[in-house]
Amino acid sequence: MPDSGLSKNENRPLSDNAADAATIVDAKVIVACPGRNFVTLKITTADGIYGLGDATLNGRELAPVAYLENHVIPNLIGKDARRIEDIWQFLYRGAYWRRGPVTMRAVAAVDMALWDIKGKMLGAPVVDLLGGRSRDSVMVYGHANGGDIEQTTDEVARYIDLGYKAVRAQTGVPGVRGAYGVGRDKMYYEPADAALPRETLWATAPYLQYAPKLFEALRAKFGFDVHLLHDVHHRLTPIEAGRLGRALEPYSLFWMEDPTPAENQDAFRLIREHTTTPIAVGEIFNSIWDCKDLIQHQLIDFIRATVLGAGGITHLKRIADFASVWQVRTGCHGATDLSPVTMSAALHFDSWAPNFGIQEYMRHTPETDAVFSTDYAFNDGALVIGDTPGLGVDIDEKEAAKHPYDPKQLPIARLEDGTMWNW
Ligand code: CS2
Ligand code: MG
Repeated sequence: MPDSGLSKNENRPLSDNAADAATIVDAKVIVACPGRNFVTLKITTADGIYGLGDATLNGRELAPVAYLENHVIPNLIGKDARRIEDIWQFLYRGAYWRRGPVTMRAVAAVDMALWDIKGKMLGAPVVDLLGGRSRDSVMVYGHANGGDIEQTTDEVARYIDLGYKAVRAQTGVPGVRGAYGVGRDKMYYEPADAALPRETLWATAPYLQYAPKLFEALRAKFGFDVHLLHDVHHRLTPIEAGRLGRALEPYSLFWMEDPTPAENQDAFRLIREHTTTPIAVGEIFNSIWDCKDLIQHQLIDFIRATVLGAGGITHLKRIADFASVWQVRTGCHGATDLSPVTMSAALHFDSWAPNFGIQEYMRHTPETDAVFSTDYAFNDGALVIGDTPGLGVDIDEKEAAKHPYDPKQLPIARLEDGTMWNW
């Protein structure tokens, strides 16, 4: 591993009284927009050890900022940073108002920061505190996006050339303006791109005709050695999803993601009755309670809950252990709105999780990389974490201050007659 400049906290002597040394004396929220908005929590102990957590909520960033600053940080000051589980339970049960994307991102940020601190205190990478590495590197999938099948095919070829073993393929659909996943900048696709939401169009019928043709073309060109994934992004009804899954079966997808919204989880029974294409769900889930029925009734194959969205490492570990009972594997969300802090935490979790499946990986922009330094590296289709104590991620606050918050929202989708649809 190249020197990551992350050793600032290493070998700092603990004071005689470990409890005093581990007392949280400061916590602050850093909001910055190096290419996109990120919300970062920095917790510092009496001994000067600090940990970082991510609380970014894409398009609604200031909600977790207010939650952290007004309702969480005052509760942290004076607490013993070593008591990760108790602080998690305090923030979850103690609030009375449980779950939800805002609360659980705030809880997640605290949790990540405390694991980071604990690792630095003990001189160990977080993966070692979780039980150690189950694998040396974690397979990731990249995003191949194109305006049509030809462009997407070229992009898949580029990812394969870069060494990827798994590629998510999305294509524009003739007659559908702004179909999901079609980037305007290929390297750094960023859907939250305007102060007020960009309007996109959705039409199911042409999509259902066109999407299987993409995978037919990809298998014809690349064979079956590369894993192919596809994100439906909540656009279909259950029976439409069943039909798409069946149409995709000859092309042996690694997964079909978010085929229909998961609010009514019974919907997935209908999909299962019609297809054996594996299903991945959960990037917007916040807790084990969102996953429980889908997992225990074996309605999905991969759970996409993340460190960021689902309450941190402490809670995601619980979800993974629960999922392992039903042989459901992990497939953590890893779009660009998950900061390098989340990516670092996710990679420690992935390196440990016995039922790891795959990790999504979208590259951050050079501006983001100038603010956050990390010790993970891409090699041969996988990411490898180093041995830096803690999470192995740091923030350059001076650099962050050069990029003030810039309000941006996710797009919305409407049907051809103007009806609001799921983006
Ligand atoms: C997507 C994301 O990565 C994915 O699978 O569904 O791009 C998602 O749309 C964004 O993270 C929303 O913030
Ligand atoms: Mg998705």
